[in-house]
Amino acid sequence: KTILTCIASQRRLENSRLYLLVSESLCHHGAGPAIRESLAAGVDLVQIREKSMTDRKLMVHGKRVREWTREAGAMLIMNDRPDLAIAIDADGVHVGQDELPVREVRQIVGPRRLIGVSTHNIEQARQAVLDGADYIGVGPTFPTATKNFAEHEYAGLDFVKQVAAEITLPWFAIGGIQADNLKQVLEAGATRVAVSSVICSHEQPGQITRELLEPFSN
Ligand code: TZP
Repeated sequence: KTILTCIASQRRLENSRLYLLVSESLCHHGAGPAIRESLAAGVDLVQIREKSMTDRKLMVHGKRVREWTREAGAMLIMNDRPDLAIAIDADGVHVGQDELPVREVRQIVGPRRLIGVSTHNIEQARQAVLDGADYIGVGPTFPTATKNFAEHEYAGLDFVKQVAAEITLPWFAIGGIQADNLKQVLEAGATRVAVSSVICSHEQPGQITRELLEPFSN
């Protein structure tokens, strides 16, 4: 059963196109509507990315998002917190370069849950693959106000091209992706993207989600 669950999650990752990172503070009408409307419009994965919620609130919120994602047939990833990923029965956990390494996260969440890692250059991407990550984030592709980056961390489309040329693990281009620059990202070789503010802070999360998904069907 464990092996089958792993294969099923891997398959779902491979087939995914659009990954939404949700922070309540970015959302115009709260996280709930942004999540439910974008799920209805076809988002494949939702990440809970809350940096200042109490653990108790995060757990209650997480369990609710677990229900919505399950009903929509989408996957749920918890940012930074392997313990909460287990508590809310998320499909996986996402860590950055300053969080626990993959090996330690794997010890906590076990073989059944996915582990995603943020990478900002090709060395980090190669290392994440060697460490046993299930997918990687590749960015920031464009400048973004959603997360602070040092000047030297700006990766750009060249990093996307490098990853497209050598990484076979599922990966998502991320950072500043909007409806009007998405084509450039796909032309650079990305087949999946992760976004936050473009959907969360949109007046109509469902409508912008459909717009973002459009180029994938061509
Ligand atoms: N990691 C790399 S870029 C980024 C994160 C969390 C922010 C993505 O947000 P947005 O609003 O789509 O630029």
